[in-house]
Amino acid sequence: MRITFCCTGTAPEPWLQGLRAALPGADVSLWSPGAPAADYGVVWAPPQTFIDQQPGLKALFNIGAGVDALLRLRLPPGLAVVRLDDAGMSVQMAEYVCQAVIRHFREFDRAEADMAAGQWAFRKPRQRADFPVGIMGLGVLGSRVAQALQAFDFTVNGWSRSAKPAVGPLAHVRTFAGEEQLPAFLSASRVLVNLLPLTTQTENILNHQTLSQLQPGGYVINVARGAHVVDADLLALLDSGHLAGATLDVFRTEPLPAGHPFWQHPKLTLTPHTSARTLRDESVAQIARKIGALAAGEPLSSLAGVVDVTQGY
Ligand code: NDP
Ligand code: OXD
Repeated sequence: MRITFCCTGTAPEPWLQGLRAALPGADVSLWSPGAPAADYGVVWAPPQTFIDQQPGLKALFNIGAGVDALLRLRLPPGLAVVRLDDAGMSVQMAEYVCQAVIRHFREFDRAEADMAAGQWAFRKPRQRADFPVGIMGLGVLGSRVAQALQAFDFTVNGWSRSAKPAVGPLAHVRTFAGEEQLPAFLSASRVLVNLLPLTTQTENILNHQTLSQLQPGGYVINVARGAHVVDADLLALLDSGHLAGATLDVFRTEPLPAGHPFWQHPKLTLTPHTSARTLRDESVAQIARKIGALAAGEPLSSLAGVVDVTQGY
């Protein structure tokens, strides 16, 4: 079995070593143009040449949860695409979103600014019930975030494409589904967490029309993809005061270009696409286990994280 590795922006050697150790019978190598055809690809944002020169692939394993960069390429019809399924990301995402929600709700940013200015000042505690959190995307990451926020007694609303039963982490989440229920979801929420995949349906979904429907003093946490947000609309709503602020981890262009108005905006908290990092050891173990299962003849449908290429996630 031959495995080829082609991950833009990723140091390959530790991954190659990890995959070789986990799949001792496999021939694992770094892809370069003209490399021999492989059975499985382990990829992140590969070039189109990679796809064009690998006609024998049985499956592509994406070393991230989002497959938007991969699905922008021309893929052979029927090629199986498998994304990371949690692999240690959901707990990181829960940490990140909870800290952003709590920092905003408890006004820790203001307390830090006061202390930096030498002022020992108290603010009136805010009511938790005034900060219902709406999570867009109730998949692997969104469900875990919902569970974590509920542990802090926040009211949680959730929105997804298909209706969700009230079980497990969503047992106490008020769920909404589909475009027709989006307005009701937005108007029930003051803090908005975006955990949608980037697809043709979700691109630009955080725009003037949708964000205006959040409760006054709304707060946006975007941890999915920058292209979900219409930057100018977000800025306009921050400046009008309808939105109190936003925490942004992802941007339309990454790194965020110098001079972009987000850099200096006083109502924004920015991080460099770091809310849930790909963890190498967990990811290698998950991918190796799945390659082993496919090689042993198990059906693709038995694996978690198989992408529906027609839906885009
Ligand atoms: P999942 O595929 O598990 O979940 C996606 C969710 O979005 C599902 O609930 C799905 O609905 C919902 N959804 C998809 N399309 C629509 C739509 N048109 N309308 C309403 N709901 C929709 O993905 P993950 O939770 O694993 O990851 C989510 C995203 O997080 C990734 O695609 C990636 O972009 C981003 N991410 C960001 C990271 C970072 O560091 N910033 C790290 C990892 C991921 P349904 O349940 O009905 O299918
Ligand atoms: C991912 C990401 O999709 O890192 O996994 O954004």
